[in-house]
Amino acid sequence: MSQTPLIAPRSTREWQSADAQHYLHPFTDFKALAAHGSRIITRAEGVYLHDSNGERILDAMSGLWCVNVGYGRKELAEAAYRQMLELPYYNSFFKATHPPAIELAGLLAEITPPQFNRVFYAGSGSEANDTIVRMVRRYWDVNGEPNRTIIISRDNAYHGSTMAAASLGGMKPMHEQGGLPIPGIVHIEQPYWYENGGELSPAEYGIKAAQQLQRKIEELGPRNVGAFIGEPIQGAGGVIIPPDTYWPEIQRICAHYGILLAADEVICGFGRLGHWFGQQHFGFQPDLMTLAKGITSGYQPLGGVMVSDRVADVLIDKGGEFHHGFTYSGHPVACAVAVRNIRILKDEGIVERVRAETGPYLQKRWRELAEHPLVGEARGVGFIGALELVADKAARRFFPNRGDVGLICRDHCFANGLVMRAVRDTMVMAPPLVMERAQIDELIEKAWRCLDLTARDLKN
Ligand code: PXG
Repeated sequence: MSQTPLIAPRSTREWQSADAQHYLHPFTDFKALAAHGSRIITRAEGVYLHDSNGERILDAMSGLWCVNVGYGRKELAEAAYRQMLELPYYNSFFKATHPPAIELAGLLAEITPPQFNRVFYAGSGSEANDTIVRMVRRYWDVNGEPNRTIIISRDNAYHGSTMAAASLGGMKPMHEQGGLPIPGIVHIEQPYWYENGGELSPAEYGIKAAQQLQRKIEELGPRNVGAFIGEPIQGAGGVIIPPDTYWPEIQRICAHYGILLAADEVICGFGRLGHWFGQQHFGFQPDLMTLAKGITSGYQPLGGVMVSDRVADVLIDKGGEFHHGFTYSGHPVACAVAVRNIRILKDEGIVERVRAETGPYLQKRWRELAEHPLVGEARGVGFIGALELVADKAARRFFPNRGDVGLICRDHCFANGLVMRAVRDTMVMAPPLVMERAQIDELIEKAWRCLDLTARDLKN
């Protein structure tokens, strides 16, 4: 291959100026960013990013919760390159298909729980969740219960940015822009013990939070409700980890009313909780599940819905044509990369390592951060975690302007070679699953230093 750079290099200032002139970033205040200037990430390897100023940054967010096998995997680059030469694109709309999409579908059936034997491909998590909305409604229509259109989700959930997925999400700032949610989507409380648990034990609170589903179903009329959807752990909402009692109770309620249960595994899937899927950590069996992100470790955009036999049998036997699909449903290059990515996760025993070795070590060290005066709770599972930054640890009291302290801490992380996200005043991490002990130590050391710097700023 030629050594000419793919994109001609420029100085940081030049990149920033061109960025501000032409590129509207997602989830961004455009004017504020243009005044400040973007950070230009130029390359990455393993668990480290490099920027245009030559800084090396420990990426404790796996990009955006997705680079599970780490950066710089030549096997994935090679899979994409070879597939592009062989068959860069073809659709599967009109009685056609191709080997990468078939191979991946079989592999997904193999690694997902036994009720899942079929996949519907999409280009992203948002498209996959839009597919779930349409599929749930179609399922009930075909099944002779067309009134079961309502889908119940949760406050502060994140399910994507398209109209239906953002409606499923429970993000108030998103709903305030553009007239969301769309009709037929309603929300119940999130299972956030630290904020809402009060005097209840986590176990008691888990049951109480789940029973809101029952109340909502009764209020709406059970025969009007089609499905409940939730992330096993809410990621973008601030790594909200439900008590162990929560998901079994949700499962019981869904079964009682016969409504479909959908698990959005976009963040929890592909090993993050030390199991292939988050539902296996919590012990529940959904009827539908959303996949994206870790399916390709972010090397290619790809999403999908795993469809259980319960749903697929009805759609196949009685549904006729399902009028839904995307140009890039089952994109051959994305599927070839996903196949290789899943083989890496399997062959290198990465999921088992997170469960038995590096996950417990990361969690042990992460919990040491709870000793810091700013930290009210350090929680996590496997390779995901959160720190609650609070004004009063004993009273579980947040800072008055929620979000300000998180941003201060995030900026210190950024300046000190560490990527952590701030969600309100909750610091969150989700490192690549290949992070080793020495790098975990580096993460904890840097996080502690940034907490100190944040505490110092608050004193001044
Ligand atoms: N479901 C979940 C659980 C997600 O986390 C999506 C669906 C949507 O996937 P796509 O591929 O359409 O983006 C996501 C995406 C954040 C942040 O601020 C998180 C996501 C996306 C953007 C920002 O943490 N997750």
